[in-house]
Amino acid sequence: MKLLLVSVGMVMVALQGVPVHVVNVKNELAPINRYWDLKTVGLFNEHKVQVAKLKGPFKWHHHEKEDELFFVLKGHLILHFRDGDVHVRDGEFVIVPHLVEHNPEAVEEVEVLLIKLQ
Ligand code: NI
Repeated sequence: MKLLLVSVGMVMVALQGVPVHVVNVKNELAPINRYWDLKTVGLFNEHKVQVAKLKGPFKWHHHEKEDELFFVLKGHLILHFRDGDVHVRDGEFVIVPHLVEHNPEAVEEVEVLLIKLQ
């Protein structure tokens, strides 16, 4: 098996000709200086993996077809739903089903990883 190691911000190892990216989430988050600005750091199947820093309130919205996964890496995310609030903390994730209205809010800065359809 031939191993190729290249470093371009993230490590890429080619196994049997297929590139495999090792993404350091902390490194991807570090340069982000705007809240609610989603940065795509990976693609797989029909999905994208994004990271973001969140602070303050967002807005009420829903997604027609896609479920949305919020994985909290740091901080405390409040997801407001029409029926009540859900609190998501470090190491926890929640999946918001499509069509369900939600409004994320971060009282203090929150770091999240999101998985959604491309
Ligand atoms: Ni949403």
